[in-house]
Amino acid sequence: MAEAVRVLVTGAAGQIGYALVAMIARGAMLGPNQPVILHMLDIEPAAEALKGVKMELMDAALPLLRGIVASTDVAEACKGVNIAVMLGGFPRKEGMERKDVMSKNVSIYKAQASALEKHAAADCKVLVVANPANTNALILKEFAPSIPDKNITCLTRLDHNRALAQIAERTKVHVSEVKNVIIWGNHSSTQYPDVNHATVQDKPVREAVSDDEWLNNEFISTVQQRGAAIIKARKLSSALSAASSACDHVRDWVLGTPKGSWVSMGVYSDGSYGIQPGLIYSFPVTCEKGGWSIVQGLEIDAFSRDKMDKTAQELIEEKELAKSCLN
Ligand code: NAX
Repeated sequence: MAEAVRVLVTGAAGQIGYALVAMIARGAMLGPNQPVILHMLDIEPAAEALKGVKMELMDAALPLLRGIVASTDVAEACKGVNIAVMLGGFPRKEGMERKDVMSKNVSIYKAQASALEKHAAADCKVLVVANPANTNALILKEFAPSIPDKNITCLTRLDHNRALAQIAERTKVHVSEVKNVIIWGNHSSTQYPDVNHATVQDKPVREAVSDDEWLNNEFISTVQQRGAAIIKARKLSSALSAASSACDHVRDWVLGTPKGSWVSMGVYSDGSYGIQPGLIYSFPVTCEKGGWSIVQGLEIDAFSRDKMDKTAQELIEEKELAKSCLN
């Protein structure tokens, strides 16, 4: 059997962490033949809960799980990790200013960037999930200069999967028959779910749905607002779908995307599609041999251009806000 891969999950005692660690340990992230050692980090107030998660993982007697490191010490948790999934962060609480939340996350991601840089494996792949996901990933990238830019990404796969599911439901097909939607931009309500290049059973989505009014309005806002709809229904934010999408993100990144299809990932912009270089922006990407590349040459109409630029503008503003928190 292959050597075990070390996977770090920060915020592992939280909601997504609880679902995610079990999925990783059952092979949903790296495949059914890949043993894993789970590194779980949380903060001191969650230390007991983290212990409980470790106990449950032991009790599940999982064949692929070759070891567990559960710690509140960031250096210990980051030691030798090959993959890092960052769920830990500071959530926005009622009455808090955006700047205050950003400032807390800037200090968390600055510190965790340094720990990863010092202690993780040199080729460590990082997925940031904690909000503001794109900007937290950007901060991490800035403060971990020795980690290659291409190894730092953020999660927009949940939004991508939500878009696939909405189209599948509307056209009454299985979700696996819907391909190549795109989430452009920020993991926020300004994201742009684009179906102009997507297919349903190999037919263009616009033909299959045959309702542009729905596609240009309700579909977009349903995907953008899905997180809020889950909170309203569950009184808690998305957890199992976020964990499952994080597994999809890393699996495709490491093992490759199926031929002829792409996925959405928040990655650093190289200027493709006129997006300011250096932002962490969600693009359509294909993955091969452990690397991703942005799908090139897609035609962008005026409707899409406007929405892609608006979400880019929001990321530019978040970047400025993050910068101001450093002073
Ligand atoms: P929870 O509040 O349940 O869990 C977060 C955990 O992080 C807690 O156990 C907390 O103690 C821990 N934590 C806080 N600061 C830490 C630090 N400095 N180091 C290590 N751990 C720390 O949140 P949960 O529902 O699990 O969500 C996790 C994050 O994912 C949130 O920021 C949330 O907004 C974000 N989301 C992002 C999504 C995406 O698609 N990108 C979708 C789902 C989710 O909303």
